[in-house]
Amino acid sequence: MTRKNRKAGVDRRQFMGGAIGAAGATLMAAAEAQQPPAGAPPAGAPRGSDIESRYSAPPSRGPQLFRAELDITDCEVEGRIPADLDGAFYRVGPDAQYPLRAGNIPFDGEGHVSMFRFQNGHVNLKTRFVRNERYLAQEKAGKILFPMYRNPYMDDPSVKGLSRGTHNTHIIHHNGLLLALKEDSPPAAMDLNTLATVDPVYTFKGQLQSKTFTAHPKTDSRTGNLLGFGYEAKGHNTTDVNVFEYTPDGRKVWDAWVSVPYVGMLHDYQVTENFVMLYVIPLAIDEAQIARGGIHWSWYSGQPTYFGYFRRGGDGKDIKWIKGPERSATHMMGGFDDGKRLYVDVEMSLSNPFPFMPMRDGSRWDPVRGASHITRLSADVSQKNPKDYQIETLYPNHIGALPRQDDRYNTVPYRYGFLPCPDPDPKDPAKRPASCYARFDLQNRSSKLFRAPEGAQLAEACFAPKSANAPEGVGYLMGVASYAAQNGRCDLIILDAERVDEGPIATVKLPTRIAGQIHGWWVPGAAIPKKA
Ligand code: V55
Ligand code: FE
Repeated sequence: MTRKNRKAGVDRRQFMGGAIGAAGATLMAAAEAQQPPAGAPPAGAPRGSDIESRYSAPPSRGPQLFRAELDITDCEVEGRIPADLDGAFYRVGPDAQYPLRAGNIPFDGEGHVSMFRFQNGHVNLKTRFVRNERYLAQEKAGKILFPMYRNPYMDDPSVKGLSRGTHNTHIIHHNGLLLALKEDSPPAAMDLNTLATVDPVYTFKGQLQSKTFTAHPKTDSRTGNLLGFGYEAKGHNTTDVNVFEYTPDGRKVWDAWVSVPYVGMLHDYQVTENFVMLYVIPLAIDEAQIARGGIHWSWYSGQPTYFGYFRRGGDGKDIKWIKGPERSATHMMGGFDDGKRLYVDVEMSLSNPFPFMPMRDGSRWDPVRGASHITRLSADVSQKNPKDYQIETLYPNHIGALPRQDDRYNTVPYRYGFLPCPDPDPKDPAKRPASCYARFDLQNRSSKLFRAPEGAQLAEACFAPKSANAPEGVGYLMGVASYAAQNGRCDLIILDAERVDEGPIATVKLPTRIAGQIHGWWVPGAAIPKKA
């Protein structure tokens, strides 16, 4: 089969599950409940009039809410939790405090954080909402005050001046705190043990000048510094981007301001030893749609991408923008430079990867053009003005989004990557392909595959090194599997990251569905304060 035939032969669900991976089932259900709105969503009644649609697992309709905060001590485990697995897997996703309004998308909704705390072969689960300004105001009012994704004009007048952040996208560890992230606002800081929100608008003690903070900061492999950026950094629809660097104890040591060619969603970025790379995609701000009460973005078919780069440590004035073809890349697996060439590995699709983001020209979302593959972008940065950047598909058979690496290698050459994907080589083509984790070895372009049990949908994977100085990729790979046939009941699956094809070392069996996940993060036990 040619690649094109092979792709066209895969069913729509597989593409959507693959393209969205982690958020998988939740986002699929939402997309099916709602064709992308081309125009104004009616403000008013919550979507889905019955409880069943909001609280039961896919494939029922509607955004999936959970809303219960959990504490489970010493979870039941099949197999054995390795004794050297000491630390916590934190994860976060949207779990709307009140049902989302018609026309809203599953990227909205309050951040709900989970912590799987591993110690001495046992694991406890705790989950808490991020009690940010938005959550507290809505709790007090007893209703939604921020009814539309990144549309400040739809806000209730009473919330003027409050942070709009849901903090539903990613969660990292920095300077003794958990930072819950949403790219339209500053982080919210939480306690590593209790998950209490200790600072709903965390500005690094006033050092953060940008009004926003990315959901995908990087850790400098040599110094441990936190490298991040904010886009729309001077406010709604501004082209300003602020890139910054903080020491592990929270001191700002560098920042620079640059300006983008147009306001596209800068969801992720890349930092290497010498460069910062930004990638502008045609999922761009749509003021007409916002004025009609819709969401922040739509997909502008035919518009170019821009591969931007500039030197670290400078003032950003050396930024170069290389124009390229229409493409999408939201997440980046890793990146590095050799002084002459800059390499960035991304999940790449030809068009809009999100079924719920409107096509600006009113066309239908295309699951084939929206399917992502792991792709290497590179540019010859030894030239003064490179005319183009190169695009190479690394793994044409694997369809999927939400790639990860061993995060100790964020800014330097790396060898291994991980990706949730539908089975690229299904045994029975008549059945829905198994949900899988691929482990990629970029040195020889090979891969290994873990196939989840039948009926499971895997979220994004998280890598936990075996010890602080274990070699790259040596440790554990874990991720949440949910079972639609069991009303979304979840397991946490733990694999040997070097031998994912050998199946789980341990499976943490949960009694229930849990809040959904976009991204997750591993924090070693040594970095978690001993409880008072
Ligand atoms: C993403 C997720 C978001 C968002 C923008 O690609 C991009 C993922 C959960 O929220 O606001
Ligand atoms: Fe993301």
